[in-house]
Amino acid sequence: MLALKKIDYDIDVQVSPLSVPEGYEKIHPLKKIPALMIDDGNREIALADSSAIAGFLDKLQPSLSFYPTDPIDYGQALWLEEYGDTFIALNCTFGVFGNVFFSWARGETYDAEKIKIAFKHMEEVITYIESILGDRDWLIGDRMTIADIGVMTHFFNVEHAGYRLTEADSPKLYALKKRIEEHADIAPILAEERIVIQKLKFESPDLTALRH
Ligand SMILES: N[C@@H](CCC(=O)N[C@@H](CS)C(=O)NCC(=O)O)C(=O)O
Repeated sequence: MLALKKIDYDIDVQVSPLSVPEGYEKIHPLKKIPALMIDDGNREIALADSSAIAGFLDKLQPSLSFYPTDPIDYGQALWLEEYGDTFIALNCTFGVFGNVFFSWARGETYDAEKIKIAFKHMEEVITYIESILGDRDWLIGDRMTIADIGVMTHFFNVEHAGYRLTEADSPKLYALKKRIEEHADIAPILAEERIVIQKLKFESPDLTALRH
């Protein structure tokens, strides 16, 4: 969102899903990622949670808003972001990627049964999101909103664990993902993310057999 809004920022490389620095609970009381430190010259505050950060950045830089103005579209965008943050995150990001990645980090084997269940739920997600998308390019209205970002971000996360959404899974969602993936401000961030994972020497296992 910072990149989309063309706002300069620094990333604290000490903060990662594997460990956070001493005192991080003062920035995010749940010690989760992301959190944003803001210094506007008068006040220095910490903002926790991606939804709060995205909402803040949209107010800060409203010229290119990612939140629809129409009340129904706005409500729907908030719901889809919430759906991404909860059910999709639980199954895609944590159920598959988190399961594989954190098991690898602990030197353990991933829980194949949990991954199978997560894949089943991802099929439900695809069916539901396809019904919202219909034949349009974006989930809401005619351009990218917080709904597209909040939903599809999890399909990028899960790629690090070897699950790639294909055209066969869903031509419409595949096209939506490609649209986001090729966005001039998003493509470099995804490339950077892949390099970070590569540097960790994490190799995703082949999970194909666990898919239904
Ligand atoms: N709903 C939260 C989710 C935050 C979250 O769970 N972040 C993960 C990033 S991988 C994390 O920090 N996990 C480490 C932990 O839960 O200790 C948000 O969108 O900010």
